[in-house]
Amino acid sequence: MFARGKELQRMFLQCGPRRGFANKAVFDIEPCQLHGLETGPSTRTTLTRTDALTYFTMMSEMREIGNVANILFNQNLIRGFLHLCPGMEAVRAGVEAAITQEDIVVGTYRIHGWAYARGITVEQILGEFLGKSTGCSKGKGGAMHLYSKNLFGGNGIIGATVPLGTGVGFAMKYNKKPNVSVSTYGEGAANQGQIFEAFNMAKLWNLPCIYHCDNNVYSISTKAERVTASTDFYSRGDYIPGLMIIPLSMFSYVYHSSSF
Ligand SMILES: Cc1ncc(C[n+]2csc(CCOP(=O)(O)OP(=O)(O)O)c2C)c(N)n1
Ligand SMILES: [Mg+2]
Repeated sequence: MFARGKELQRMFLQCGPRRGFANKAVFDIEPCQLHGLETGPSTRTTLTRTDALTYFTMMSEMREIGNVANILFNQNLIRGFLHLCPGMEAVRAGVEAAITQEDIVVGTYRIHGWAYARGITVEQILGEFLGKSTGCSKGKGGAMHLYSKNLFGGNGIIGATVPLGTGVGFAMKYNKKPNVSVSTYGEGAANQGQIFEAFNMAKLWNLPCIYHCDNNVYSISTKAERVTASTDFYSRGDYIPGLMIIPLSMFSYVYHSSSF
């Protein structure tokens, strides 16, 4: 199934420019809401045919991995919890397109999409989900704890990704590395004190950190408005500039805004 996606992509790319098919398309996109910024990303972006195929393949494969994992979970072959990310694939592919392999992502338990985008193979992801030694964490982590050199979890403790990513950003600055850390967290975790403590240090020491709030409106069954005084998560860093990228929008929009 996954090989077929790669094969299709290779076929399309080998075809080169085709009569009647555009090699790139220009999109007008909605402006991001801004916090602490005078200007945001441009409202026009170009997507090339090659990028569109590469990232469409990546996103559809992320979805397929999730679908297969769901089947395995329902067969009781995956132990513990399984958190998938249907509809969030563009976010993972878009951020990945804007960063480099030397940058570091710190993910929540909704991790397989980030892992796949970072270059962990399908076999390593599903192997880890199944607790096999072929998994990317040698089967010791399970579905919530995928790790690699540039992916610091899969973390089960919500909110903990933010101080962890801040520490990674500190190490990058201390070691004079030209990289960034991307800490992801859900909107349900966004009210925790540790997040604001980490924001404070990151701003004070000017660390190369991006804080990425995946707002899927619910934390388990609790709607964001019920527990959150301000649902403008992009402005919650106060002195840290923020952007709100429209959820579930297409890859190029996320990529465009992330690279900004
Ligand atoms: C520190 C901590 N408290 C509670 C939990 C239990 N818990 C698991 S998922 C979850 C909700 C998280 O919601 P959100 O941050 O919006 O992430 P989402 O699952 O929507 O991606 C909670 C409270 C936890 N894992 N860690
Ligand atoms: Mg949520």
